[in-house]
Amino acid sequence: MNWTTIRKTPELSEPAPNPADATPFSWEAARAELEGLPGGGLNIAHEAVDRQVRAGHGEMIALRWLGKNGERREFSYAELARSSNRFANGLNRLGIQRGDRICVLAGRIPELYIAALGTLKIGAVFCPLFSAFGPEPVRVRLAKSRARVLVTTALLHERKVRAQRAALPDLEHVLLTDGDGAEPGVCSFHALLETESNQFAIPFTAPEDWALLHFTSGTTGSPKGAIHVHDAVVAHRMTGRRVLDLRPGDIYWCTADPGWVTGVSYGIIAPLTNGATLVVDEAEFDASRWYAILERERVNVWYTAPTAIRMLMKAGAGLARNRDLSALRFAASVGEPLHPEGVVWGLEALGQPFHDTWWQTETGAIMIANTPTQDIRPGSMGRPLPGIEAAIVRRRTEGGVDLLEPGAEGELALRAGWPSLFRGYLDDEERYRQCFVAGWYLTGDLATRDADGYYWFLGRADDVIKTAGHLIGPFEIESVLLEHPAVAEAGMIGKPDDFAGQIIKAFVALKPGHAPSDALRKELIGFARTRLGPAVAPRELEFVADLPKTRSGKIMRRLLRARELGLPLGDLSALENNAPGKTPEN
Ligand code: 6R9
Repeated sequence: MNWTTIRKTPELSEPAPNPADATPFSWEAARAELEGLPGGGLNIAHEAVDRQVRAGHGEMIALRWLGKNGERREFSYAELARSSNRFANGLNRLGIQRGDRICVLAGRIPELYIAALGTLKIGAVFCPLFSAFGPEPVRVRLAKSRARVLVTTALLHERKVRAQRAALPDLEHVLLTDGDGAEPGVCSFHALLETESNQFAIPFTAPEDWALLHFTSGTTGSPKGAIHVHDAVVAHRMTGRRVLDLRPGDIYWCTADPGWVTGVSYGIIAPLTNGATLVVDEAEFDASRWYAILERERVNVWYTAPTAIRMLMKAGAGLARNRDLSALRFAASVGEPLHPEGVVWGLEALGQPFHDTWWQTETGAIMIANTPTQDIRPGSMGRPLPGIEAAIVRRRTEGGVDLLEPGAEGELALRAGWPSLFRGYLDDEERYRQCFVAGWYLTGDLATRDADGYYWFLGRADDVIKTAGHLIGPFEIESVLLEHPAVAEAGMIGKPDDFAGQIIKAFVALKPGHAPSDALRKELIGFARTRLGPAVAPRELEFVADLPKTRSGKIMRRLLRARELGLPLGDLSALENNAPGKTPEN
């Protein structure tokens, strides 16, 4: 089918197009829209909450929390400022210093938001951990971050942290949001807050001080901790305004979990710095529940992901038609390719097309987007934002890059230098350096640009897997499977899936003395689920006699994928053994 451009007629862009789009752009001008700390310096939490209170908007609702059992709690900007002040004072009392890492392992509960803002207020570094991670990914991230404090729930602590505490010497304090922690090094989050003052003056933090640590994955090695600084708030606020069309008083719902970058950049910072009311739903996806939230909360701006959109499409537009979604002004999507069908479906079912946006953990904020005032080309990620220079490049073997012409396929690159660009991978200078060539940040995504400057996603240049919007590194899963006594070798691929985009499929070669069987397949999947968590464990597992490897011993996941999908095997010259996956079963 030939998808035609969705034109932004005055009707579609009602009410009045975003005036911010009309002003000439510079990062200096965007920075000048921030208030800054009263005594000088820049702090994300000040811009997000304290500033709104100082401007007289303290009684506005900052956070509207919808509990999974039907509870409903609202926090005004003033209340969020006070609670985060108390947490900041509590951290000070525990002796936490600026630059120290504070991890939060929790679902979408109010304490997470309070902890994030309080952490930023004392100049410490907020590091969210996805609550569906199993004990192994949690341990790896706590250890790598050298977190001194962990905020979590009693259940998550019991299941994922308690038994590993001895292996985490830096972790001094575990604060339970719903328990009293009758053991050394574990205490109650609320008891800590209760004794503290509502007042806190944010000390000087410089724009380049570390603020956020987000773990992300590459093809090889353990997860990488991408570091972001307070200056990133310039990009969060600007993109919230220009891309998501956020205005003061808007009701805004970001469905991303704050365990991942979208749930922080656009689930906390962008909406609060723009004076919006943030809707947080604690429950997992449910089509009827989601439509009910859009309708009842009168959501104006909605940011979600292709996996959810596909599930809504499956549930049928009929579910939406009985709802009054007239408050919805803007809908956007991120995290995976958004198929043209999804864009157009939004228009039919919700009355608003989905606007695809593209960015990464490393870029910190949206870089390429279909903006409110720009025509949408369904299937395209949109155009680079003001202040962002993008290109399609080919890496030269001798170093440097060639910039390619429109229509050519290559790697998406961004000219380094915007405020939310990551400032490093924690303790891994070399990997950070490798991301940059001749002043360009190389994204690892393959794409093409058309003659009008719209970018079209083609795939990843490496082996990372996006499943249900979550970026997973194959190495982390392979390492866990290798711990099982029957496993000799393991290789993971992303296998296309109608809903999740990709699911994780494992290929496993067994040690001598072990034979493939259904029972063993189930055992291995169960083993991976227990350690990694259901969101990260492979959904399918196939036994193979041998895994294809390069001469240097690297698993050639590209070949596993090609064989699985019936694609041409391509260049086999690097193959060491001649075994692109002969299965012992067939
Ligand atoms: C924000 C986030 C980044 C990777 C990125 C790309 C994929 C993100 C996309 C998209 C196609 C889009 N991705 N947005 N692919 N179209 N609109 O998702 O960060 O978890 O670091 O993932 O996600 O492959 O490189 P992160």
